[in-house]
Amino acid sequence: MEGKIFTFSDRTPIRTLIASVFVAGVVAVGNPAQAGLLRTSAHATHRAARGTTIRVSTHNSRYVLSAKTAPRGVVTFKVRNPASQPHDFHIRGRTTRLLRTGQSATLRVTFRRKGRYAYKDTFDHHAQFGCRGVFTIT
Ligand SMILES: [Cu+2]
Repeated sequence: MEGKIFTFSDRTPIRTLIASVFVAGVVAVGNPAQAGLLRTSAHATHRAARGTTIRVSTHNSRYVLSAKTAPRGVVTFKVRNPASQPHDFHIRGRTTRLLRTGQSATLRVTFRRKGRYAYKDTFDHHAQFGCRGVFTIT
């Protein structure tokens, strides 16, 4: 039977063979690609559910953030004040308590929309002197 596939007198088995190889190829290539997409979206969902942690340190005329962007979802700002003056951290209507030298606080904020969100220090005139910036949600 196998020998008959390779004869030119009857081409139907060859076409059938080519067609079945083609289908097998599509299936073989298609499945890992689909599995890859599923894995990627599962990771994205998991990451969004867990959220992002951003470390913030306050200084007398600026903030230092571990990152200035995060995906939509919960962002946990871990704010620490190693500076000599007191500072707080305000973003999207939420503010930490005033942090004295060496103190820290955690601010957990849910961002449902992409965009640019201003953050600042509400203490005294600190924002005017540089304790401010923009955080981007992607
Ligand atoms: Cu400040």
